[in-house]
Amino acid sequence: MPHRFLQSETAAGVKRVTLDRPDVLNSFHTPMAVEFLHEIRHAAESDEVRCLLITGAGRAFCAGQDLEEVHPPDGERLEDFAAHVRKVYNPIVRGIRGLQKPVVAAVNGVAAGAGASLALACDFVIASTKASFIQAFSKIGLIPDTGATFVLPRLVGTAQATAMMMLGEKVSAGRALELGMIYRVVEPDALVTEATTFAESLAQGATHALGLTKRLLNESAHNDLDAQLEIEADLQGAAGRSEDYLEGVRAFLEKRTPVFKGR
Ligand code: T3D
Repeated sequence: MPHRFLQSETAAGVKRVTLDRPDVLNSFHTPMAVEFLHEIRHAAESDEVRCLLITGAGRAFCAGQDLEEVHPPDGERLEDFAAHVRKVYNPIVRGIRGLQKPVVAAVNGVAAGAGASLALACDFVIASTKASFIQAFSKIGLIPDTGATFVLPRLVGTAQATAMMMLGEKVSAGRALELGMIYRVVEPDALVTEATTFAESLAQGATHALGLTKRLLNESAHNDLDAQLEIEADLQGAAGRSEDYLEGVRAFLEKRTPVFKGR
């Protein structure tokens, strides 16, 4: 389905979705969010898609909520942010975390507000040296959303997360890497190639098991050890019944490279 506010193409098992409203730093208005949710659902349903890659057009990754949409200079401002967050941002986070396929964010520039949260909800964040992360919410009297209060303290600890959220300072890609917030930093010219090559290598991997691993990581955020051991046993049972496992172990014994199908 053609979209107006994002680009989407699938090749070599990777669906690349590019947020495409560069004039407003790819900030989310409702029509772009609807298109984005459609792409996440499609990524979940399509056997052809084995990895999702998210990036931004132009100089930014995403500047969060389009503030003109919720606060038009000559129109009625949005009153019910709770309903808006439930309708737009929560389904995006649930969609990404619930997608049983790896998701890579290629952060090409600034990621602010819900845009920063979106990047951090992904399984891997590869950032250009030009990228930065801003918990911008406090600067306009809002609170962090789109999962930031869940993910960020788990990534960097409460002290650093509190500072980022309360101070709203810009965190450079290098600092984010140092803090363990993101996976890798690359030169701006190399970002597209590196992120695509990386996503393609994930897509060729045993994606059935990667999806189950993601489920386990999600569960570990709230389980105790016993519950986690139980679900590891269950999901290892599922992995052991997969075609990918049979292929992986056969390839090992035959001393060849496995050809995984993600099943
Ligand atoms: O339910 C709800 O809606 C609540 C949910 C909220 C979730 C959120 O995400 S709240 C946080 C919203 N985002 C922000 O507060 C960030 C706002 N943007 C900025 O602080 C800065 O733009 C940046 C630090 C991200 C980048 O600064 P800079 O100097 O590189 O660029 P700029 O000049 O500020 O922005 C360039 C253009 O993009 C500019 O338009 P212009 O002047 O060229 O016509 C600017 O207005 C526009 N823009 C940037 N961010 C947004 C935006 N327009 C609308 N909404 C934006 N979020």
